[in-house]
Amino acid sequence: MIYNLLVPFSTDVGILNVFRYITFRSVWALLTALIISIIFGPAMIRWLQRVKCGQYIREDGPQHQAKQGTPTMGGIMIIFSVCVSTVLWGDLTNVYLWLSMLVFIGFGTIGFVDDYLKVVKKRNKGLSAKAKFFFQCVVALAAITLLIQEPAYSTQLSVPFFKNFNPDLGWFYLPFAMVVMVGASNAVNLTDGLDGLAIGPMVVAMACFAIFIYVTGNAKMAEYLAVQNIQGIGEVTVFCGAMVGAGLGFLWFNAHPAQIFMGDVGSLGLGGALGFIAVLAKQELLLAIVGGVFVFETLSVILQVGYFKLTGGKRIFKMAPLHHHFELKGIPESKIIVRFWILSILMALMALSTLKLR
Ligand code: 57M
Repeated sequence: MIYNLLVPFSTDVGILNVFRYITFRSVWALLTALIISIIFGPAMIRWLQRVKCGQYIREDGPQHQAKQGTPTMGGIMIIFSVCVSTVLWGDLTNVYLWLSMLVFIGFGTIGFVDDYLKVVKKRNKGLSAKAKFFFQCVVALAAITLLIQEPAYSTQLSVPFFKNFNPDLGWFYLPFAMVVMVGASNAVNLTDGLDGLAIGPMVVAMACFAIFIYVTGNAKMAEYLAVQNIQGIGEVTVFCGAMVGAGLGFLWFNAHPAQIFMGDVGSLGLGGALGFIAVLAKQELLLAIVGGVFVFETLSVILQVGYFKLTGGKRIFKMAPLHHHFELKGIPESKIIVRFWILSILMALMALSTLKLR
């Protein structure tokens, strides 16, 4: 908004030129979202306590009973601060920016309904897995359909490590991108089982994709690094900046011992948005490295459930997802969390290095 209001006057008032720069606005989007989260966080926690949005803790897993009643649905705060900050600092004529926010809100709404049924209405199960999957597919399908209408956007695939191999998937790109988005959404949801475990790697992944998005939107850099160039996509760096800021602001309160959980409204929303950003950046396959922690967690569940069914009740891990396995081995929660963060930073750096490994 600031961009749209002030930049027209920049020819007369030179200093306003600074608002043209995506990098400048992205940094301020980060700071704005961070400040909003930190200022409103305590009020949000009190409000969630007042309306009795406390987490019910299952008794069949690692001992989390001390967390009983921790306010959940903190994802509302993340969505709010990201959207306010993006609207403030973004170019509001940019279609990719609006699509990113709509995907975030769309996936977040599915999680919100699930949380509402579980936490407020005290329905044990919330939304059924089938219903959740159906609505996730609907939001992803709508977003990708709109996206591929954009003349600047391409349905070509970038393959990590291969500079000149960009197969055009055509209409097959639609189901492919849906799998990326729905998969990312569910993977983040599975990971969100320890304090700060999902939001830490999410901040790292968003920071990494901010770089990819910026490069993809910048013709010169894209040519130099031999990545696809999509005009206008660079503006989404502002959204990624806001995500990093809101994520750090949420971590302020979600750090162990957590005062708030994000709920499905947060985990499904963040995951869906992460998948969409990977699609926008034309780094769909690289998401598996950038979001490596989410991938490992999901693989642990697939392996565990598969092995359990094949062998009629045997397990590979003490419990899936992977973080439960380490908890049951007696590793303290804070150590598991920080080690997962370290892993996520390593994976993001590896992913960034592929920009040169082509
Ligand atoms: C939701 N939710 C947390 C919180 C958070 C297929 C199966 C592997 C699915 C999996 C599952 O249900 N995963 C998705 C995980 C829950 O957190 C809430 O949910 C939101 C995210 N959706 O924001 O609102 C609990 O996680 C803990 N937590 C924290 N700090 C945080 O910042 O400590 C969350 C956020 C919270 C809190 O304790 O209550 C969850 O884990 O329920 N299912 C499982 O993970 C179950 N695994 C399992 O059944 N494994 C079997 C299967 C695969 C064969 C096996 O390995 O034998 C375990 N989950 C739990 N207890 N809680 C079973 C035991």
